[in-house]
Amino acid sequence: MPSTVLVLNGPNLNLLGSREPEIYGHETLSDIATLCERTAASLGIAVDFRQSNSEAELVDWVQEARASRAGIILNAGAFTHTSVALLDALTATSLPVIEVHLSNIFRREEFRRHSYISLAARGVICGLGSQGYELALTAMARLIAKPAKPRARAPSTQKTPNKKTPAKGKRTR
Ligand code: CA2
Repeated sequence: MPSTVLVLNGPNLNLLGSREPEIYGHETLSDIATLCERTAASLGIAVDFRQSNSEAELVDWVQEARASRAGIILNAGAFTHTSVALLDALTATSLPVIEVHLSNIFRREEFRRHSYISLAARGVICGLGSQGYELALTAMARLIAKPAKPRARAPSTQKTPNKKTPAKGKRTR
């Protein structure tokens, strides 16, 4: 079974595509969900894509992720700048977390420059619109990749060089 990454979206992101396209683009959240599903499939992983306007629900989902999800990609919306509760929940999961923002939060109002979420995040992507979700999934796939089991080596017929008697012409200290 492929590993599943939880992609969480916070308050008001359900309004995407309807207003403020100059900041957030023209895509709807459903377009971004489709993009994430396609990207995940190409990476051999699966996504569980969700949105909530409720801080409590987001905290519950983060807590539940611990048991069954391989990592969390989170656009916490305005909770990014306010929620110690989400930070605590993310820290408690011990899962890899990548923080995403559609807009460049450093080119906007001063209050958007601080993120509580970043303290729990392995990486932060902002300002690249929906492409940020694609990039986050690509990075997450690498973070959660299980190391391949070392293959059993065929017995070698070649003699291993004797370390005590260096090859002719080579100087040792
Ligand atoms: O840039 C981002 O992705 C944000 O997380 C979006 C949040 C904002 O509070 C963060 O500072 C940065 C807001 C999402 C609200 O989205 C809307 C979309 C259309 C119309 C109104 C709001």
